[in-house]
Amino acid sequence: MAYFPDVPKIAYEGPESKNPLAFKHYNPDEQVEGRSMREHLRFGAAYWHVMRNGLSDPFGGPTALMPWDDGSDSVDNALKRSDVFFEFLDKTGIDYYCFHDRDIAPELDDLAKSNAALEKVVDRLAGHQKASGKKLLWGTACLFAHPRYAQGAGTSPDARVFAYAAAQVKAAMDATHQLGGFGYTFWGGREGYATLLNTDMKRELDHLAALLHMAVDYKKTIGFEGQFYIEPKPREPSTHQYDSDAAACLNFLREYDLLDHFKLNIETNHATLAGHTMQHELSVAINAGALGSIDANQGDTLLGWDTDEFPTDLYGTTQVMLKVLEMGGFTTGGLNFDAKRRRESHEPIDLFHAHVGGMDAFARGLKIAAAIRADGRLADALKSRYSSWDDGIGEVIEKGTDFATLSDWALKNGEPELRSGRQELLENILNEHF
Ligand code: XLS
Ligand code: NI
Ligand code: NI
Repeated sequence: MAYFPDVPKIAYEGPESKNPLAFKHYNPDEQVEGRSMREHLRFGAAYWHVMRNGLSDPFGGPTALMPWDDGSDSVDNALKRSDVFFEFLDKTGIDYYCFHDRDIAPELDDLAKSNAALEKVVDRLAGHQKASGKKLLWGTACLFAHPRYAQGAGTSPDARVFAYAAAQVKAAMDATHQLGGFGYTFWGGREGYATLLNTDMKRELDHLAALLHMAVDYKKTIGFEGQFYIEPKPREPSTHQYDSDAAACLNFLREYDLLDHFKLNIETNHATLAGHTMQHELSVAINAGALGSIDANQGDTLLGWDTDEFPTDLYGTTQVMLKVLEMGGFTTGGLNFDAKRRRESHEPIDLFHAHVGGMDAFARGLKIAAAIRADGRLADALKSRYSSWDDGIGEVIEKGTDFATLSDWALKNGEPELRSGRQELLENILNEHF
């Protein structure tokens, strides 16, 4: 059955096309730096946004039209949604997807029933994956929506809530494993606090680490070989989120001896909420050998919250792809569109416009990034800026020396002559590529 009867399979028609349901730049098999676009970009669709986001906001209810959805918590409704979702993946040509346990299956009135519902839907998803060749980029457990998690999950002050959360992670890991997921993500939605008057921060962080260590153990128990990710976000919902940015996550992982088991899933709008650029967050992760995957979206510079807009800013997608190419490409990760339509874009067709636009924006970003690398001037300028470290006293310092040696050197050589950083020139060179 066709749930999107007016939408054909989206094809590449090239930059001259005016067809809104065609790719102008994403040409899956086109080679860039020796790999196909499809392999470079590894696009994923977020089940929660595509199938479950009614587009409500704090001031008003849902607007999204979902004619296939009867609004019930039934397993049948959940199964039907999975059919709709795979038609969507087929028509957009998106190869991967991501979900929370509670997106794909309903949370029922006890855990055993919720687990049974999850298993039924996972079986259906497995069938869809087999028939279509689509793959699971990552799964996760929703440990933030239910009222029981209002004060945290892994960092709840209540041990019984912690235990419930652990049970949920176990079932979500089983589901991810069964579906051959390339990864499993931990976004600590409620892992943070609003006031220290009622919060024992040290104890909460110890508990969060314990949860993650149990997940590492369970991974071995079931033989799940996917990559674990932590997804940083600075605020929203909590005032203070423990996983506030890439550096905070890496420090937490290092402190609790978890660094070998986790990489980061960096989201653009979370980076900007943290007061960083996406390039900064990606660089911090890459420098630690820990960039795993990307939640591709963008924020609104005029708004201070997580607007999860579709990525359309070519500067942004280019900067992301420069980093991804620099790292040598994704291994387990990809570009998951953790993005939603505006509340005003309530028709099913808007889902297609949104994803097609995001895919084209990243395809252009990839092509521009490759052109910048082929041009080489930016890389040369960067190398030359640090050239004093390649020989002479720089080489001596990098190899390891002491204050006495450097003091002698400085006394002998006098005032260093500074070179310009050339920021404006470099920005001009970047702009030549747009
Ligand atoms: C919310 C997060 C969330 C994670 C998955 O802001 O981005 O959607 O990606 O739990
Ligand atoms: Ni996300
Ligand atoms: Ni987000």
